[in-house]
Amino acid sequence: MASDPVNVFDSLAEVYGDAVETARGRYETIKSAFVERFGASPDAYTRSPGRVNLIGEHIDYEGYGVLPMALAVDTVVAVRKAGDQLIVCNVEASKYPEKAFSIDPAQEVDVGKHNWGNYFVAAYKGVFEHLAGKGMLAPAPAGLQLMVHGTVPTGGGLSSSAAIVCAAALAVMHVHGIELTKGEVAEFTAKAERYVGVTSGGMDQAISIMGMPGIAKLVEFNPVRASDVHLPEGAVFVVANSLAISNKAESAVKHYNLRVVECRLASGVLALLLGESKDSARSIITLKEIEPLIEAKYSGPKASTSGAQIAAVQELLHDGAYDTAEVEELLGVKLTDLYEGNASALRVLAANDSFELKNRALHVYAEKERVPAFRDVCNSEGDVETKMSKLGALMDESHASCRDLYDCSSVELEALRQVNKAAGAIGSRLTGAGWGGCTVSLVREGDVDGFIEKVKEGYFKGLVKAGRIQQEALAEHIFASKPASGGAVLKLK
Ligand code: NG1
Ligand code: MG
Repeated sequence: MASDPVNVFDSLAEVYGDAVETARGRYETIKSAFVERFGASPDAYTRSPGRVNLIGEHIDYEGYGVLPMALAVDTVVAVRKAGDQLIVCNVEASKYPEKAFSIDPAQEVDVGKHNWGNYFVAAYKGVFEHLAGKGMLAPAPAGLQLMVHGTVPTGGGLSSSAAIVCAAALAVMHVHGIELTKGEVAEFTAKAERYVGVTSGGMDQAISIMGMPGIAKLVEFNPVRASDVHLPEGAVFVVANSLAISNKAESAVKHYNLRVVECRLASGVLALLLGESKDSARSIITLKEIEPLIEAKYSGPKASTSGAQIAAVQELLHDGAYDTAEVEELLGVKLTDLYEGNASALRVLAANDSFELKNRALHVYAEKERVPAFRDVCNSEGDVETKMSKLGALMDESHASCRDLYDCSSVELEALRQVNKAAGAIGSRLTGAGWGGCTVSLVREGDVDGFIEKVKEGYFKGLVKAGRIQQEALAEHIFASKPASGGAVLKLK
């Protein structure tokens, strides 16, 4: 429940279950690195997982529900209150060098210089801003020493970014004695991650904090909440990494943030063409806000369905791109004025002058319907085979829409997905933002080993031969996953 307090555990077994021995070794390594760097033991550990999104892509920032599950891979933060700076270190120091920041919660995140420490500063600011926003008395900011270790593949659409932001936020809260509900942490970490420069929705932080073992979640927004989705017996989701890295924070102006802008412009233009004044059309941000306008125009029982929304988009928006001048003429405003004060969007405008509106809106209105459809199949009575084939079909449709209408696939993702399908995936799709990163495939439990072997042969073998990856590391690039536990504070003896 969103109103539950954040999990606090006193043993690793409560989080890691069967994998507790591996976890113990890892936490020992983190502790040793901490002691070596800071000369004392950490006060506590926090951890938060990555996630795989099963369905509902690029719709969270439009206000629609999504259906992810937490993964077993996570980011761990060992933390101690000491000194008068924020010192952020990583066990993999050569890849993620030590960073030091001031303890001033009002400091800016330097988006111009993308570095891993920015995620920590974003979380730090987020905690204090949340308290201020709620009118709560904030404790005096304290110096912190931190040692981080993550196992979520980065740039892979599995939300390594939310894992570090959430684990960092929990660490900052814990040492300052701040207790908040899961819902509050999910809300403020979603906002906080935007300081890093991606204008993301709230899915990743919500599932990272609210994930539960064995259960996928339908995550909805405003306010953020999560309801249980029990996956069919014998359904396994296999994650495979195309190994094309998509660093969203760096490529945002051409990819992620551009899509967010396109959806808003589509919303504004639709509102106008549905009879709103220019003034009110300009104040509309998401496609969800257009639903009542469509309903008002197309009366009848189906006026509130995605069918009506799709029909409205088909009728009102033209094919192909809108250029800046056309949108400005329609909305009666300079786009740079529309986005005044929104640095991320202004960077998008500086880098683009053409915007696909119709295809993006078509994707969103169809994809948001696949989320409750997927949930309903999971919750329905009936035989497992029928359920699986329905879920698989929804996943395949979602992928086609991401590729053809949202244009967020990549050559590597297409190649990998073809291999997945040929290897027997009932359904297979890109997951997360796309433009690289991972696929998720639905596979019958009894077929998982054979499936993984075939995909290793068909996709990964070539990469091993080319020296791009190590044979021994293949288990990191393709793995079956069950829904895992959400973020927690660990008070270990
Ligand atoms: P990934 O690529 O896993 O970080 C991103 C967004 C989500 C959501 C998906 C697309 C961030 C932090 N997260 O996920 O909010 O919009 O893309 O469905 O940018
Ligand atoms: Mg991310």
